[in-house]
Amino acid sequence: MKRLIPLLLILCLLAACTSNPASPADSSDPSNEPSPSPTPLRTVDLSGITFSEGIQLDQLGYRPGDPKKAVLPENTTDFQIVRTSDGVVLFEENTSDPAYSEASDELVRIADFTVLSEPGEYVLVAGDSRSYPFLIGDNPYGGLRKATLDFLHTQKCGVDLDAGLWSHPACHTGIAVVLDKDGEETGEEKDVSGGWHDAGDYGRYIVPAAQTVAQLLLGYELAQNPDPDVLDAVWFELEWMLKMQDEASGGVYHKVSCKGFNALNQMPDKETGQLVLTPISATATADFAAAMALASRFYPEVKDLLLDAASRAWQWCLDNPNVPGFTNPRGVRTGEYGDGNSNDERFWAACELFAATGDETIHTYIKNADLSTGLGWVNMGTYGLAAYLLHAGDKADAGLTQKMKDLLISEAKGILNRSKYDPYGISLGIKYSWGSNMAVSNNAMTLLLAGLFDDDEQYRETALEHMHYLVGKNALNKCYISGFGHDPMMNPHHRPSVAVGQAVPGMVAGGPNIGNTGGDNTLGNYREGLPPMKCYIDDKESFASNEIAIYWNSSVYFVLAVLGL
Ligand code: 9MR
Ligand code: ZN
Repeated sequence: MKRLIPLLLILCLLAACTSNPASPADSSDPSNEPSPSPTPLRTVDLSGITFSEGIQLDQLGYRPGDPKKAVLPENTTDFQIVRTSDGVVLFEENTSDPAYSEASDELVRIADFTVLSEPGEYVLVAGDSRSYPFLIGDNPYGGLRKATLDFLHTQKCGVDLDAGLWSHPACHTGIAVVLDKDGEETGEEKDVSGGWHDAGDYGRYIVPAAQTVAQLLLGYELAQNPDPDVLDAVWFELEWMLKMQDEASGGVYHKVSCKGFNALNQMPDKETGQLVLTPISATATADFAAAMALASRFYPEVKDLLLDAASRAWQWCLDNPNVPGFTNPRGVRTGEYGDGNSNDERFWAACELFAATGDETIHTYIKNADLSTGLGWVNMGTYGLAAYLLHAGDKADAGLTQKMKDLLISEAKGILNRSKYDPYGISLGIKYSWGSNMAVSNNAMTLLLAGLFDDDEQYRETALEHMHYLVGKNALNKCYISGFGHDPMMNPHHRPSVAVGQAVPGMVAGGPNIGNTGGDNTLGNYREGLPPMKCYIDDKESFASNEIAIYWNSSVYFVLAVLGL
């Protein structure tokens, strides 16, 4: 032992003299070229070091060439990255100066260990505390991406579902009756079976369905290694959406559900109330037109059918320029997805239809439309920008193309800028509202889209930080995806999970919410006095922070697919 000490000393000194004690890795180069193994600095006994919630990092891990950062408590000065198998310290560095996180109302410090690229399982140690173990390796997320997609299988409606613990006989197979805007039955009936249950409830709503379809298909299209399963998965939803179109007018019913929500512990087949179809809406019809036109480039064998459905929906939009936004008819209490402004949905539809058909009348519509951004179900402008920029081809108008690029890039630069001022490296500021996790992944999606038109590695790196936030690098040290990480969401507001007593894996929680609770008193009481990033409770009753939804999953799926995680 005595002879070892001078040797270790020399090694330590050597390490201290170089700015890069671990193997040098160019953080801007994701190619993961093999680099020399880092020099072991010394060994620590991990058994005396306890886990601390205050050391927040990606609970799954990092790829060798990617940036690697953790958030640490203010009272830390330096940190070590220690291999779990043998306690060898492979990297050591000082923490940053303190930084104030407005979202968590705390002073924190950053630990940057980007230069460590040696594959292995590690913990970050600061003082006598450590992080959860995490991986450095080529595939640190393992089956996460697949799980976020497979979750949609368990949301299937109208079929005998073979889904392990969450299997059930066919649900919601009855005929739906059509309601008018006052909630009176019109006398019409329609079979609209199929599709995915929207969220923790069993409603099926066109507006969020269109977002989900778009994100999954774009994730498929823009991934370097697309998952072939995406096309089959999405087709299930498209078939249902097609049934939601009114043959006569081309308009699309906003949603189908029972009048209210059923008990939280009921499997889908136990919800047997009358299904009601709410009136046709402009947002649903425009979203439908957009989703069908977009889908037409992925399913060549049914291209004409999809484009015909899209065109009829578009014609309805042209025939109904001023219809008011959707609100639930009297007596209907399920998800509203109300949105008084259908201009962005119409713009998206026009861009998809133009991309698919090259129709110059539609081009004129686009040229006269207001440009806007957004990837959530309320504001959908960015889907339109993406369609035009990626698929208008040589029919594109040069001036308009430039305007669209400028808008997308300026949106992304805003996200980059906000992320720079946030110690967690994300872009919400203090705006954590219902579905904040989708806001996180949608901002990552905006960054990745902008990166297609502006060559700057920061887009990808900041998108990665957003992903790290979702799986542990956040003020609650929570992994917001069920079944993954060391402290995953366990008690989602999701009926099949509650009924079975176990969360379906791969679901993304809504996340912290300091805004409207919609009457969720579990969250309302819990969050009193808490800062925005901590307004989350892993409780099945908290629908305003701990529900799950197909379009939150699709948003995260896009990010995972495009980042190749
Ligand atoms: O995701 C929706 C969120 O943006 C809204 O603020 C909230 C209240 O209107 O509704 C959310 O959507 C819910 C829908 O209405 C019903 N199914 C569950 C959805 C997720 O919580
Ligand atoms: Zn069902």
